[in-house]
Amino acid sequence: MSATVTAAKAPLPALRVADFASPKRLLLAFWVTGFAALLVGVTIGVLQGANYAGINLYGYLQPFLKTYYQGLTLHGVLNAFVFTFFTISGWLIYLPARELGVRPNMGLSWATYALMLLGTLMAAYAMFDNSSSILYTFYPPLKGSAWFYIGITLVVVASLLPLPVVLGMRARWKRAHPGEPTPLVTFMSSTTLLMWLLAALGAAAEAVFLLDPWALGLRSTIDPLLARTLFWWTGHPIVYYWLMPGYISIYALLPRQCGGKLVSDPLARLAFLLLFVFSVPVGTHHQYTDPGIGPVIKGIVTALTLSVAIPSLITAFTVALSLEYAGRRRGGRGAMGWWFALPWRDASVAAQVLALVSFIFGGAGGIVNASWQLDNVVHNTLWIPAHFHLTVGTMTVLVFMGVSFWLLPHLTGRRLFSPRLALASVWLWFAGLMLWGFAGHWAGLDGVPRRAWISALPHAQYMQLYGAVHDSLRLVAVGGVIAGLGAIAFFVVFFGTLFGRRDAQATVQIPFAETVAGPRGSAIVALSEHLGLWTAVTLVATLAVYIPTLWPMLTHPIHAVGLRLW
Ligand code: HAS
Ligand code: CU
Repeated sequence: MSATVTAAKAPLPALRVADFASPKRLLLAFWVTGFAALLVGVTIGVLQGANYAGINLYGYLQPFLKTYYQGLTLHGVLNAFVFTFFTISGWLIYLPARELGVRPNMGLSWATYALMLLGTLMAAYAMFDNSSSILYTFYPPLKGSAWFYIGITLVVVASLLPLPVVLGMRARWKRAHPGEPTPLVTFMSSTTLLMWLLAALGAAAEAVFLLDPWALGLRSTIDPLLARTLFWWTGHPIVYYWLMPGYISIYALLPRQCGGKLVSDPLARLAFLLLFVFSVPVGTHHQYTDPGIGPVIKGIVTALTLSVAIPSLITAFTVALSLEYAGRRRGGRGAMGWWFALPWRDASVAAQVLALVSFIFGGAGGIVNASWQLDNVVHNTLWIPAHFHLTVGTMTVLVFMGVSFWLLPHLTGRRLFSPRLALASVWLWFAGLMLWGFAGHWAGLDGVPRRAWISALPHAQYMQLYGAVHDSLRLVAVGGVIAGLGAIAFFVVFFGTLFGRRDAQATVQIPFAETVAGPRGSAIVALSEHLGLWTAVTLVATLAVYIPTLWPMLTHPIHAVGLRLW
């Protein structure tokens, strides 16, 4: 990464108006804001782990945190929405701009940032004042304040603005390069954002027609089932909105960082197309245990959900082969020699490869959840948080931690602060999450519920409700502490780099990988260029599932009054 050069300590220069014209400044603003949210979010996460080991720290944290549920709401919203939305929006604008050599619409890009920040501040206010401790799924009839719902609405609206920015850059590039296929990263960014457009319709409808008017007092009751169903319309595909930007790095950059090439450009595009089409129609797999959704729909959704694993299986194949190609080029011999020949000392590479390893387990758990029957065993248990810490905690958080190690030097011209500490941080994060993940799956299989403030219960009441205190819960807490240490190490590197030494000679370039096969001459690539067609196919598939799902709810509405239970 950065070379040893004459390095002078320099404070961050004051921001000038001209800086707003710089795409690098833009991405830096998104990236730093996102990671600042993650810093608060993961700090609270350690408390969540302690709760499961029976250690109740919330009483010590007055007036910042009053209850476990307030902490859990902040943890979920800051990590899963604020961190992801900021980093992903900046990432999906910046990378295509550099790949195409085209300038993004800076006005619209900064408007995205400003609107997202405004929404975040509104929601944060409502969470910190404990008026909206309704968890990141904000299921009615639990009722938070209007600041929360309107804040979240603004964040979602803002997250859609990068779509016209990216499609605009793609269109300009296409005019200058008639007949040529869209470059890979731009194709991936476009499909991610188009998928997200269709995905966001559910939450947008829930917010605008149900939650916002209810919170503002314009309607007195709410339909919890309809609200949940619209929530999961978005709440499932949002996980691919988190995953696909990580995949962009894994497919399009990581092979180069490892000293190799991406083995197949068409297979990468096929994976993204399948993720696009299959992600949106399957949200009701989060509602297998809900009444009011018929068995035929649940059966169809099971089949479709299993299909959405296929693009990740394709990814496992293509990426493993690309890593093997790189390892063999680096001199790795024998069945597994290539694996050890990968540049493990490069913290950015280690983070991403370790993320892939943990995602094998996160993905396997997802396939269990996908089955209507098996999900009944694990639903609402600690298995589910274990599943998502091994997916979003790795393929988004760990991959973006790894990306930061080259991206921050690239954006700021500063040297990476302590590559060794960076490497330690990714191993600690990986080890902590793996322990957390395994222990959480285990506890879940034994029926330990998720989202339970168990550390606040008297021992006798705990035993009555949940039985013996499970050994695995102590491991959950230990995993949380190890991951917390990883986070501390990471943020020392992160801020150490931001405020660290300027490195005038070492310019870190974006590691765009070459490909072995494609894109030219491939039928898949030619077919994938028709983004309008794929958007239409996804919309039809989504409506085909959701019209029969929503129809009975719309014709037999439920009227519930809001509850505040905390
Ligand atoms: Fe999930 C619940 C099904 C993937 C996130 N999921 C959640 C929740 C979250 C989440 C946040 O069907 C909880 C929401 C809540 O709070 O209630 N999930 C799936 C399925 C997949 C899946 C089928 N989930 C994800 C990803 C997430 C995520 C990705 C975040 C980024 N999930 C469910 C279901 C539920 C659910 C149900 C509801 C459960 C309930 O009861 O509430 C699939 O997409 C997974 C496919 C992935 C694979 C793994 C491929 C492996 C790869 C790595 C290869 C390694 C290499 C390294 C190359 C099949 C790509 C080389 C290594 C060598 C050894 C050579
Ligand atoms: Cu899902």
